[in-house]
Amino acid sequence: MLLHVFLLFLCFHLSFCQVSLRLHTAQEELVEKKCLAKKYTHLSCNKVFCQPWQKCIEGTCICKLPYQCPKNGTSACATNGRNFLTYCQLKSLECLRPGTKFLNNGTCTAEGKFSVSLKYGSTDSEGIVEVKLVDQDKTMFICKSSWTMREANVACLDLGFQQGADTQRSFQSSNLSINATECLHVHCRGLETSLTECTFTKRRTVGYQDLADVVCYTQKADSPTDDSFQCVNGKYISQAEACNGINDCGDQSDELCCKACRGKSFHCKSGVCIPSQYRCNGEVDCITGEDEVGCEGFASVAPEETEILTADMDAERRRIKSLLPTISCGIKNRMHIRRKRVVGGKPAQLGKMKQISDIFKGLHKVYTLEFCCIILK
Ligand SMILES: [Ca+2]
Ligand SMILES: [Ca+2]
Repeated sequence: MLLHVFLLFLCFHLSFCQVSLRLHTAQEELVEKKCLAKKYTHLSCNKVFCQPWQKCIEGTCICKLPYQCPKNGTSACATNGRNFLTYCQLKSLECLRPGTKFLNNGTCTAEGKFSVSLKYGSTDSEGIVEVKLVDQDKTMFICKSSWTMREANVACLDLGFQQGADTQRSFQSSNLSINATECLHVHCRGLETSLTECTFTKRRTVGYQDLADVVCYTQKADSPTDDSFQCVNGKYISQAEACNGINDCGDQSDELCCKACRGKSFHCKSGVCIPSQYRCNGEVDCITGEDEVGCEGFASVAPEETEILTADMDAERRRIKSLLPTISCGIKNRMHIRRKRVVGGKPAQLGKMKQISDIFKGLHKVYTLEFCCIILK
């Protein structure tokens, strides 16, 4: 009897060890080490698409010149008060000379100002996020329900923290009594350089309690552990945050060398993990294109009823992208058409065409076509 119990215990222990070992190796095997050594980022165009204001040169996205942007589009105002014909032109200039950023869609106004700040924090790098939109008079807080790593990274970048938000530390507030009856929902794609490029909406339903907070990443507050994943931009995140479809690094380097993806994120054949909501959203996100394959029957989610406060610049980005020429892979199956051409010769003069055609008629009668060509040469 005792022997049976012992054997049962041993068997259970061994199977548990096997399961935990399998889980551990699965975590380790998710990221491809050789690929990581190549230090791919959101600017590596053999992994991801470049922005419409960039072009792909030898595997790297480089800035286009403003005139290389499509001509039509919505006009835009920059933070230096300069009007641009298109959003693409503004972004290409920002790409070439960082500093000037997007302010608003349409023309510049004298009173148009945007600001983002962190409130109630013990340091400059943390706090509750407060913004003042260009066409709004008062400052407002952002709702926690809309706040993700994408928005947090953009807000920190906008505030001058180049590595975006800290994924491991959270803001500790102590008994805050904020009298906010309404807050703003914000949606970013994650690669914007300013929160002004994100879409702000005010929900018609009220009753928000929680406000969005953030801790921006600073190297000095950082202490990497055995469990850390180092991003190409130098930031440390948890290994569990690599290959989960979320751009935790801010430069996307945690999502570009994946053998598989965690959770519900979608795995592109190129080894990139993209958020599951990018599957069948009408825009090709995997450079290999399979996120938009077999989309029949995928129901599109109807947008919620909202009051939009800023222009949807992500829709503008998609529109510019759709205007750009696309490159198709492989060799086109084109029929070879043989063209006859006359080499050398003189320009025909008026009235002499008849004589020339008469000569040709005569030649055809006597010689074969090949011989005719030799004479023409
Ligand atoms: Ca991630
Ligand atoms: Ca897609």
